[in-house]
Amino acid sequence: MILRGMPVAITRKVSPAIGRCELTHLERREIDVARAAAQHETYERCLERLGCRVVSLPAEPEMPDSVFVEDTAVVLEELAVMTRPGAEARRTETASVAAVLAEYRRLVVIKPPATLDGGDVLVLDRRVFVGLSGRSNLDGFEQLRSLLAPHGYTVEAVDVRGCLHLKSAVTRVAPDTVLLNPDWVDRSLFAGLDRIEIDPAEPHAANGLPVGGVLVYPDTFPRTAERLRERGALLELLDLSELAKAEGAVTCCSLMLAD
Ligand code: CIR
Repeated sequence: MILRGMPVAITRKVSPAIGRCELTHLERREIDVARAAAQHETYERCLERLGCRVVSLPAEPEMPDSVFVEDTAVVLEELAVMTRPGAEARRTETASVAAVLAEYRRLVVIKPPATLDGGDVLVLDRRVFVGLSGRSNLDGFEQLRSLLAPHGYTVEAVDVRGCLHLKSAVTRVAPDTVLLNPDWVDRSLFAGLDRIEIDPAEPHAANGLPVGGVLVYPDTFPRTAERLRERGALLELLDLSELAKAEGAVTCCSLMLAD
């Protein structure tokens, strides 16, 4: 029997500079920093309630997007891959996350000219999908494949269209189930799994975070939430509306690892 410790969630407080965040598919709207921070605090408490030990890094006043820690690393059981984010302004975010991750994993790094955002990497057991988005390039995919192949992972490149990251288009919501937007990613890639499609009126609804049998999910997609419930999901709904203005969703705000 393998005894597992508590899952660890690495997070980072909202930067006071979040108003200067990168935006690709959204118009800039004013972000209420105090409200964003309060929503993020609720997110951290929610993860704790669901059984995670939250390691919360201090805010980085000079790094507007640094709350979105998911993009800085790909964490697997055997190692952690420090990314080289596609947005140049975000590359300074990795160092402080690496310092924490080094306590838990052997670290390897993605090197230039490769770019890779953690939001483009979907891990489904030994299958890893890498979205070729505006942020992650072919070199990023190939470096990740070389780093993970010795550990028995199959790494596949996936086209994504119309959205920021692969995980804007598809996430795992239960052990054998993915939630996806078929306009943004090819649903046939996930043929071996149960697939739930978002409601077409809610294109941004494909990002959910499963923690301990519960799905942490934004409260802004009631139609897709209903579809998820019909398929047996237990939802923990959160208001992350201020972070959504920065093009962030639920998975982006943490790096999850088994202790
Ligand atoms: C960015 O454009 O990089 C941030 N404003 C949003 C990043 C969201 N991250 C994610 O979906 N993994």
